[in-house]
Amino acid sequence: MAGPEQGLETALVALRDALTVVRLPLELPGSAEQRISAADLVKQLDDYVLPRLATIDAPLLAVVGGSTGAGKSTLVNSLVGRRVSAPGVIRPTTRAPVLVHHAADAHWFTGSRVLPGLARSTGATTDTRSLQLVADDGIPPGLAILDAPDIDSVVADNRKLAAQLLAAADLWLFVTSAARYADAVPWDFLLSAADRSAAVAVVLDRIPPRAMTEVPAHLGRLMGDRGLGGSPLFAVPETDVDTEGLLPVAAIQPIRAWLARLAADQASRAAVVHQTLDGAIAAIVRRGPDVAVAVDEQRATLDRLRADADQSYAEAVRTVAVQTEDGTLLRGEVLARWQEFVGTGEFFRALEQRIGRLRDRITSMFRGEPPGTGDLKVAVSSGLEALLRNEADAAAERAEASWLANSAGRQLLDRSAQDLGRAAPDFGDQAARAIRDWQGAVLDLVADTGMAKRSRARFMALGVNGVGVALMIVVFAQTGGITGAEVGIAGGTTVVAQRVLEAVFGDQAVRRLATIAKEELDSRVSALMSSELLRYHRLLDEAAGDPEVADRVRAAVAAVQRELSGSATASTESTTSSTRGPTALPGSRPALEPPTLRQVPYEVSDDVVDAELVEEPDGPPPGGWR
Ligand SMILES: Nc1nc2c(ncn2[C@@H]2O[C@H](COP(=O)(O)OP(=O)(O)OP(=O)(O)O)[C@@H](O)[C@H]2O)c(=O)[nH]1
Ligand SMILES: [Mg+2]
Repeated sequence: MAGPEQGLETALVALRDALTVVRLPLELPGSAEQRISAADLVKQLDDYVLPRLATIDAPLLAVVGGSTGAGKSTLVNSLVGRRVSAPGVIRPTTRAPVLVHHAADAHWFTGSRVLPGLARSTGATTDTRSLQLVADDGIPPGLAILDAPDIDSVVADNRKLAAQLLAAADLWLFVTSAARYADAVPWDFLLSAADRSAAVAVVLDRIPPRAMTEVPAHLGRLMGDRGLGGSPLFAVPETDVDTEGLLPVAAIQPIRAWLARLAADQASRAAVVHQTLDGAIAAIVRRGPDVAVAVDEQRATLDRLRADADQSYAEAVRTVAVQTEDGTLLRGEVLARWQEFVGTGEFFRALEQRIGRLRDRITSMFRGEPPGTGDLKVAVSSGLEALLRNEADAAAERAEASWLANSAGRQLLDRSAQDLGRAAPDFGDQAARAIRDWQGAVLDLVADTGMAKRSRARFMALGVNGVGVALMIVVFAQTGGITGAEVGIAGGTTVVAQRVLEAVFGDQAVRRLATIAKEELDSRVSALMSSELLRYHRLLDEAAGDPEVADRVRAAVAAVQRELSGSATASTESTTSSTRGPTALPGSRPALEPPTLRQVPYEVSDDVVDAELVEEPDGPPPGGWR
């Protein structure tokens, strides 16, 4: 294969590869349908389009499909002239497909060229994953007939397999009966064939003599109304089967003759192949973008859920950032321990009154590590930890509530083994570690800065811990905001801490240290909340899949379309030499030239009188394939 066909094959392989990685894990409106569609398209490409494109000269594969008991196996046996597939009275009978071909064509089917998912077998089998190959010279070279399981019995495997087999057909030989020709399921199949312009011939079986005029005509009208006007319709009257279960030759002769003519002539075979192949490619091109849209919808939904969760945790980080600098933490335990730390209430009041003498008083108060530093650090830790837990729980609750508000969010939450509506079970440990680390960093910070200062003596007097906790207190009250009865006392608290630090470092340095200490705290809080948020992200990531896939599907579809329009130009330029006929344009291949259905007046005689098809003048003589 050269030129445009090769480009088309490459583009279709790319489309196939892109469709293979499509995942639609969320149940959104329409996603079940697109999930099936993506899988169908891959199958259709693997089972039919790609192998057919690669071996355009392979025999024409006619798949005999239809309802259980319609007489498919009987028809196949009768066409071949011997029993190759067991017919039966038990429904459904055929479980594994049987493919009959001329011995010379065996090599086309023994490999995995078509239906690569089915193992080849040479004997009768009931294994639905295998394809029984029968070589019989009762079939002309260039034609293969496949007896498929039914499309509508209670056996789900049969229905699935039949759909797969029909999708792999060059030609559908669709069997229905006079009693069942208006059933819904067969029509669904016929409509899908019409939708993808597959070559279809309908065999209307077991028509009672008195209905020979009316019923085929009615079915013909139904077909015409549903886009199958160009498809041949073969009317087979009710007859007795012989001891082998075969129909009389006369009853099936028109079908046999028509198939023989298709098989014998390379051009008409190619026309059928191209009608189905081009129809299949056109349908794939039509359906591919819908799959990409479904992928986009999943992505957009996941993005929205991600934004909701992110926002909730960003709010937690913001709240903690505010509450660790507006004085909120300087209450209860922290306040009480601070008061103990700087001295009695009395001393504290004295400080408030005479703030100017603070430095001397403080420095003379503390000798070495002041008592109560440890308690204060603990109080700061537990105050911070309580704040963090509150906000982590609140963030989890908000994120969960926003996810619960829509179905996709609920689906993801259902997949989580954890309760995501509250902080993670190990949050307490993580928070305690983060706080410990922060306190350590603050102490390192004051130690590094303090040792370099001239006022080293004061620093030594307070100790690293003393200066460190004072810095924490300053951080917690940077923006003020304390109200009510605590104002005086807490306000004083901060001032004391501030003065202590200024006495050691000077006021420029205090501002810088407080800023650094606050940044250290904020970044730890942010990391802590991120690891909480990660629980939500993990669920999203598990559902996300390949981010490029929708674009890859679209790009591949566009490439296929480009190839098709390229080959349209090519075949327009060389219409006369094309085997596809004078109007051989992709997407508008010539329909089969169907024999027109003609009713032969029915006469009761010992011979079967059937609806006969008008044959070309050089049509085959009755009774044989040629
Ligand atoms: N008298 C008569 N019997 C028929 C005719 N066609 C089929 N039968 C019988 O109807 C029954 C079902 O036929 P099968 O050929 O097994 O039907 P099928 O469509 O292959 O059915 P599944 O394999 O179940 O999908 C068998 O007993 C056949 O002998 C016919 O034209 N005339
Ligand atoms: Mg059967």
